[in-house]
Amino acid sequence: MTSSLTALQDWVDSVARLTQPEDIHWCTGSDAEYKRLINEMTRSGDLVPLDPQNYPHCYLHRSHPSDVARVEHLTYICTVNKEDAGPNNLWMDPADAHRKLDDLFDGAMQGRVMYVVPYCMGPIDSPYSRLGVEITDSPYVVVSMRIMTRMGAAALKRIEQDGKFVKGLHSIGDLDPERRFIMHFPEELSIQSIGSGYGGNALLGKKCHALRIASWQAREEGWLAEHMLLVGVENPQGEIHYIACAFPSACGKTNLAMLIPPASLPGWKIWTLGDDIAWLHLDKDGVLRAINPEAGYFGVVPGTNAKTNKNAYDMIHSDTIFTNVALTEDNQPWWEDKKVGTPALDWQGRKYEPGNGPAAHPNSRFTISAKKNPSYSQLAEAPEGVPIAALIFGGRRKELAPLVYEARDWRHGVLVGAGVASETTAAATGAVGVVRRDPMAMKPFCGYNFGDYWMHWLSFADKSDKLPRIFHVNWFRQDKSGKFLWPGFGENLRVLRWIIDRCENRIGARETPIGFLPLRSDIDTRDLDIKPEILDELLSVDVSRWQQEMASVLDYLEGFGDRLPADLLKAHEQVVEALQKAG
Ligand code: GTP
Ligand code: SPV
Ligand code: MN
Repeated sequence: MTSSLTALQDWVDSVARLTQPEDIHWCTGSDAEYKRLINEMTRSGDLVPLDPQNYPHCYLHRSHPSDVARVEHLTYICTVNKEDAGPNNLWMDPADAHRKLDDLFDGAMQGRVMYVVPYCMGPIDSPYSRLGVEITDSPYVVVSMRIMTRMGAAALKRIEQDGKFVKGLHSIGDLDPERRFIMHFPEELSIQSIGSGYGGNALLGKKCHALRIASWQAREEGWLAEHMLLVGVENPQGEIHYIACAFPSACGKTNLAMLIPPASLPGWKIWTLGDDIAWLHLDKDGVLRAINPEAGYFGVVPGTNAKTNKNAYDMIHSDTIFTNVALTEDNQPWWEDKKVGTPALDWQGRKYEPGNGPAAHPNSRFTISAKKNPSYSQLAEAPEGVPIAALIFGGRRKELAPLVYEARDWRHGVLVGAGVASETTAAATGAVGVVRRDPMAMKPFCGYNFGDYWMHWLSFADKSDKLPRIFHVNWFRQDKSGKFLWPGFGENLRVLRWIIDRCENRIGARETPIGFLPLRSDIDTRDLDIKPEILDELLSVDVSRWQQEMASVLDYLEGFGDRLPADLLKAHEQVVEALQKAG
């Protein structure tokens, strides 16, 4: 046995001694193993098989009603030095955290099977991929990890070769929110999560490893781990531009990553590489290249229909595990804005009563292999990743932020990213619709001090002269009655087209204090039912309101004290001066 496998075995033994499972199963990732677990969960009631005619090989998993979203108030970064976690994270001393967790995990797996789940984040043969092992007592987590990662024997083999892997320990515990914690130990490359069976808290390869731990490693090693979709946009000439976009949770990544071009843009195609996480590296020529560390989608269900997201809608008709959706009389999954069918049972399995709120939970999700996506990119498995032409930040903002604008340069782009704000969504437990700062859409996911993170982002300017341009978009502007001003979804391609034209230096733009905005004539609105004055509103910069915004950004940035990079302050000053001149 190699030393890494010995280390793995020793860790598994010690976890078993602590948690006292009834049995231990090492996962191979085989079809037979997947089917066996699905059958067991169907028998135990953990999974409800759906209508086999219309939804073959689809299942519903209901999580505990108190356990339906990420829990940011219970998520900790445990570093020796508190400052390294930063004001953007909850912090606990690693020794205290371990004491607390040892206590919670003591005997936690009694009467349950402990699964050992080796996984690889990224294509199995990519130099950029990283390994992990999740120990869990949840068969739902095992089948989900099989869909979301390269899981099983191949990953174990690479662990044997590479040596290094992230240790993730998970137990659903007793699901008591008082005994629920998601703890990260970046200095130990380990994660411990107890008391939740919900995706983002329990599938440790995803946000815990591929963002919180990976962002820490990325800073040490000179790359970026980001909450970004990854998409190829093919023009009618057959050229493909690859774009990575960071939008906060439930703000449109999955939808943009697989959009269907509108009929008035013939010849355009979209190729999906990823819908949630991107790992970005400079190659030896200074080109920023990205891979998607994941192998599946854990996507928001409500709002998905044949019009908004046909690729997703079609694919989730087979081989899908749904979480917390409603059911029709004939056992089909149902959710708000599905546009067909009516709910009989709500997401908690109760008879549907409108008085109880939405039928499907607003954060109900689908889990499905990325290979099922009709727009799956040929390069999704490319070990070297794809070259990035543009980076786009975005948020969900009723007001203020224009449909699209471009940063003046990399440094300004980092400020634009650091200044992202967005209305909170049902993806995390807590109030919904409250505007909060969510820098680079990483507020819940950066495993270290945002001050250091911005410094790391800024450092790329010195390392390459081929960096992508940086943009900001907002699909979510509303009028007074709450109606969206921009049609969104497939029509967002019109904005991507402007962005690509800018990257290729094909068109000019209007310089404003906040960056470059489109000339109205450069946004193709053919066949769009949008009034010119609405487009003007979407492309306007309200100077006095932007002055207030920049003051609020400064307030936020100053919270990072001496970890705040001076260059970011300079970029901020520049915008403030430009606003002053314009005002
Ligand atoms: P996470 O998986 O939580 O990281 O979210 P995501 O960024 O992938 O969000 P997703 O694409 O699943 O979208 C979330 C919600 O926003 C869904 O209900 C969508 O229907 C809705 N949505 C997505 N794109 C648009 C858009 O362009 N306009 C409008 N109005 N709504 C959109
Ligand atoms: C998000 O909340 O940003 C998600 C879902 O993508 S989870 O995996 O739960 O984090
Ligand atoms: Mn996400």
